[in-house]
Amino acid sequence: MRTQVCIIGGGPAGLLLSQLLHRAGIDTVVLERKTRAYVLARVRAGVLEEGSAALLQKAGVGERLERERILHQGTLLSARNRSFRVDFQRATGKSVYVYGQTEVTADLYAARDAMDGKIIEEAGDVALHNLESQAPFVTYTKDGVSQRIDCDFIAGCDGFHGVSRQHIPKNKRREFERTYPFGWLGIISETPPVSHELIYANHARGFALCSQRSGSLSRYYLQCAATDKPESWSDDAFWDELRKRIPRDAGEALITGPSTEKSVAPLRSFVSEPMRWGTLFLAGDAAHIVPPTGAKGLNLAFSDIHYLSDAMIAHYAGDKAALDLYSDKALARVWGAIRFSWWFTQLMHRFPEQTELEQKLQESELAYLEQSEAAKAAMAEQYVGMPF
Ligand code: FAS
Ligand code: PHB
Repeated sequence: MRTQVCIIGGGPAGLLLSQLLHRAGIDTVVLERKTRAYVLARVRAGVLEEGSAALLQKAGVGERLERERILHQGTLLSARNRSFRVDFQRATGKSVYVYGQTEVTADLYAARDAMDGKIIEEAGDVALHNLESQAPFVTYTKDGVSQRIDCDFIAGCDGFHGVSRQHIPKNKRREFERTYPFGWLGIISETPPVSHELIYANHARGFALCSQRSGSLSRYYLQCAATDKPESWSDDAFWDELRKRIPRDAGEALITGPSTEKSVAPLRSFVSEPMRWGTLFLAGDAAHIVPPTGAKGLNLAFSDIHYLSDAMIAHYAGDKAALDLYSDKALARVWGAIRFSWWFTQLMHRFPEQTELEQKLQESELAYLEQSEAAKAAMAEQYVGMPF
């Protein structure tokens, strides 16, 4: 088989790239290791920046998003069970949207189907070849039969545990990593959200986050030990602990119920440079990971796809230098989001070796954020997303 761009990974980054390139007349094939049902069952991000929503619109994948997204013009931060508000709209003229990654991915699959996009599911043993030549190719197995795709370029959109990044020689890669000594225990419950805006709670017992998917579907997170297993937390234990960490009024208003999903996610900050090696271009979690505190994971993946799709479309339109700028352009925005996510994680979580003084310093920084319009504006500007 032959295509112009072979895309490894059928997650949000790979699917959006395929959709944008196809609409520009560029042929792609997506290789996904899992089944579509497996990919769609994953519960991950929930917050979209305006830039991400606009990119989905541009890709013709915005109709349901436009109808069902929840506009959030601000967020609540709390310490010692008392909250204050950061008004994104007033500080930046921008807001964010709550619209689940599961829904985004479902919309992307539907859009690919509508254009007869080529997606090969359950593609095993993916390997990349001849990356430093003008004739790269990909091999994989499907139903036990080995297959080959010849192409001009390969986009590695296969996430942190994918194979693409491993094909860049180790001595040509610079990797920057910090793993955090805790995880996030997340649940979904068919209960009305406790607040119409997100609540990020700093507490001596650990961080908590109140989020949502709709008016009747809530998403809550608790900072937990990195080694915790979801099954070691009963629903009652989860609700009791959440109530202790969030603002008092929210704790009293909290409507509880059985969890329909429960999972623990590790927290890490990670960047791999460069994001291009010969004819291979990395995008999304394949090149960088942020702790979810800043809600940047999915938005950074789309930021990369913004730069990569523009560069590939320009390349095929004759601008042979466009692709050379991709890695630096994408990384400039990645490092800004890595730094914001690290800062917000430092501010809102309880670190194992944290002293009482450090707890006080966190609370004093939150008190400064509450008092200072300039500090709130700086936080708001980064939360809604810096311009592309
Ligand atoms: P993805 O990981 O989504 O997609 C990569 C795809 O490549 C997958 O479908 C995978 O099956 C496939 N693949 C992997 N190896 C392959 C191979 N060898 N061959 C073929 N295909 C292969 N962000 C937030 O903002 N908020 C959150 O709450 C949040 N929670 C998260 C929880 C978890 C457990 C994780 C892992 C991430 C979370 N994120 C969150 C970040 C998340 O949103 C990611 O940033 C986003 O999924 C990145 O999208 P992709 O780069 O497309 O990678
Ligand atoms: C979510 O709704 O899943 C979510 C929202 C904000 C975050 C992280 C996760 O910072």
